[in-house]
Amino acid sequence: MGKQHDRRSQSAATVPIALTIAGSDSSAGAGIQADLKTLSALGVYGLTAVTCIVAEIPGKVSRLEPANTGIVREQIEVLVRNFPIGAMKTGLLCSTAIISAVAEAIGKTYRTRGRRIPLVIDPVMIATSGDRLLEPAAIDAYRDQLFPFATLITPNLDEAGLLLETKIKTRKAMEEAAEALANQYCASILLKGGHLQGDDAIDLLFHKGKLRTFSAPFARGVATHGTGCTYSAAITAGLASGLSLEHAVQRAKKFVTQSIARHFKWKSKTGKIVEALRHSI
Ligand code: PXL
Repeated sequence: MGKQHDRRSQSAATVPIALTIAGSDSSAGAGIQADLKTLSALGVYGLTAVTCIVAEIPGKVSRLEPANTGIVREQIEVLVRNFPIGAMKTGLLCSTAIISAVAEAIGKTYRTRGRRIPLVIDPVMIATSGDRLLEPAAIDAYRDQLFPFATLITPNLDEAGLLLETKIKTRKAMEEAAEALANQYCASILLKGGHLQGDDAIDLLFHKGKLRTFSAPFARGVATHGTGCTYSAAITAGLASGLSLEHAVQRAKKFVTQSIARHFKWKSKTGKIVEALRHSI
């Protein structure tokens, strides 16, 4: 009996479930592919609702095609009706129409289930390569339709700057921005500082009226495509597993830092060295 029984009872054990609502990145470093690898590495069963398909290689987006809003809504609704989802996240939503469809599906879910599922919103607007991923008018749809459902919003400095219509250039400005966003949207805010502060990648969490700092040595010279997706997926994994928000962010920061440090590397067909995150613990 021994081993076989152990294996069977292990597979029958309940597993936390999380849903990612995001775009497909053909190069698999970001988007729904990064989310699934992250959820899997952290012991969470990942469900997906695809919002758009992006043809890209690291550093260059060549085409983005949105999914139709009916199929975006349907994916979310069938999943929420049938799986005990512990937490969910949104990534690239790319247009006003898709943000509205996602907000509608999530709103409907809350009305029928009678309780909220913790929601992490990564307001993806611009790719690491600098390519614009969200139509400019869609920022209002985020503000008015989706943010009201958020547990946590995870902007980087550029995204927070676009939301607040300002430039964030100092640590003090970061603190003010995190608090302002939390007050405006009645959600917790994780403001990702990237390389603003010298040698450390510093993030600020504004949660329940308190500011907390998470920092890690900044990895210089490593391609970081997909870190935002990985970070928010790792936080979502933590919430689905029953961690507090602070603990989920702390573990996720460590996970992203390790995924960067242990990155994969290969030579592309043009001879350029390509790097990609290794999603592992
Ligand atoms: O890293 C942002 C991002 C998110 N989602 C998808 C992407 C990208 C960046 O390229 O392709 C699908």
